[in-house]
Amino acid sequence: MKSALILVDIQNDFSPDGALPVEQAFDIIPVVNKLMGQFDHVVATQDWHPEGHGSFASTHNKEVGSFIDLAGVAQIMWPDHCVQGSAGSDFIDGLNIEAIEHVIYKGTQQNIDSYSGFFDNQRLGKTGLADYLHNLGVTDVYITGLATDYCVKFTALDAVELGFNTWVVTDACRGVNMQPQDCEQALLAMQSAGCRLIVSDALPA
Ligand code: VGL
Ligand code: ZN
Repeated sequence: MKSALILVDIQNDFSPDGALPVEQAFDIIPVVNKLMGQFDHVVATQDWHPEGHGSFASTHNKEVGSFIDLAGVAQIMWPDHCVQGSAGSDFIDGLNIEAIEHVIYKGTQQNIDSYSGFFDNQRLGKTGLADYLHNLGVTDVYITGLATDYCVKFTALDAVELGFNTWVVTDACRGVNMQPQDCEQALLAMQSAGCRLIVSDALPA
């Protein structure tokens, strides 16, 4: 058994001060930092969009929260966020970035969004995360980060489908809740797909 802690999109634009704010996002930082020593590997993803990305409402003169067809898939329109190299794309201050051994960038292609840390939303492209973990012999993954109802959810669903034993550390995640029940439903969906939900205190120190 080899384990990896996966930090999903713990970036400024998903903080309460950011472009796509996640309430209480700062609360996960001490929880995630504490978890870092408890696993064989620590890897992170960063949402990493080019300017004028296809998921941005501004690109299409649409309203945030509306939907368009983007290269054949329904795409919700987001505020501009996590533009490559911008301050908003940096890891949130206080996150122990020294402990991160590898970073996976996602959402880098203009017309395909990528919520999952493993595949883009059309499942055409791989990010390299699965190969990276397989090469290390990782069998068990523990998912943390932002946002519970988008990137955490799809990363966890892909992890379990790829055959990893998958845990979602619930107190180390926070979500957007475009609709009030989104996070709750996301956690239930992960659980029914075979992910296990756990609180950080229940993990062996
Ligand atoms: C995310 C919306 C758009 C996330 C990324 O990290 O959950 N959500 N891009
Ligand atoms: Zn994004």
